[in-house]
Amino acid sequence: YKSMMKKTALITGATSGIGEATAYEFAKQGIKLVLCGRRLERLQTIKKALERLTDVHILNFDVSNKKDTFIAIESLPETFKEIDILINNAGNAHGLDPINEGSLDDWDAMMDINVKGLLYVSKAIIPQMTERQSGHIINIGSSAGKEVYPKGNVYCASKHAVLAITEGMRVDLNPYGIKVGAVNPGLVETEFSKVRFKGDAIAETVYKGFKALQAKDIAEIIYFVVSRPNHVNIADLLVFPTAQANSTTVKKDI
Ligand code: NDP
Ligand code: 8X3
Repeated sequence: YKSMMKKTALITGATSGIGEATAYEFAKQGIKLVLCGRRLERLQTIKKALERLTDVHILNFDVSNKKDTFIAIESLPETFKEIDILINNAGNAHGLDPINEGSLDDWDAMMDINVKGLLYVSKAIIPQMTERQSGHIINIGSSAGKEVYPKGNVYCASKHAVLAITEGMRVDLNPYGIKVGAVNPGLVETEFSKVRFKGDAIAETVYKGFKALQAKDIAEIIYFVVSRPNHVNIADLLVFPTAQANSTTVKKDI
């Protein structure tokens, strides 16, 4: 049994929000890190900051590009090749429109990144886990993977898919002793709404009037999940801010 200090985690979407905060929580525990994202400068800055705490390697690729994903993961140097923990976090919502008005480009982005990108990264990592008969995969789903809210349509579908894939992985990888689970947050104040609304000022209002979850809150929970004893697998976790009861019920003071 490997101690946490000797483990290596690969985190997708490590350039901001939940992924970046998770990288920091893991670094504090001495977990070796492979950090992934499209924004190279951010990866370099985060690497510099976390290298004081642990060994860090960065991989700059777009998870929706099948070829680039496999090339990037195959390029890992010997000392970072053995991935014990995979955090499939890269993803975003693109747009918030009724189904009759949604954009095809937004739909493509959400299915290509949140669903197919997660599958590509997993496909590139799983063989070494089955071979070693150990590993832990955490998929970042969402409350949107458990209920469909108005105008959420395709984003919610992508996250429902993430939860179905999580269950499928847990069943199929069960013979190999690999842990698989999903962490499903409600409203977390990250760059999520900036991306969803493409820089529109409306993004500023999403987390106003109540205390939203912070990226660190989810990162701490992810560390809790990965630090359970070998025989304990947290299969599915739904986390809301206290002010939120479900996708459409949020207690706001304004
Ligand atoms: P952020 O926008 O802050 O972070 C998204 C991360 O995903 C960034 O690091 C981004 O990196 C990466 N990413 C996006 N597209 C790609 C791509 N094509 N290839 C590689 N990396 C990509 O949002 P969050 O931290 O909030 O989101 C993280 C996850 O949490 C997502 O899966 C999201 O759906 C989920 N989630 C978020 C909630 C919220 O309320 N914020 C609630 C529930 C779930 P880069 O741009 O550098 O590539
Ligand atoms: C993000 C949660 O409700 O903002 O997955 O879409 S929500």
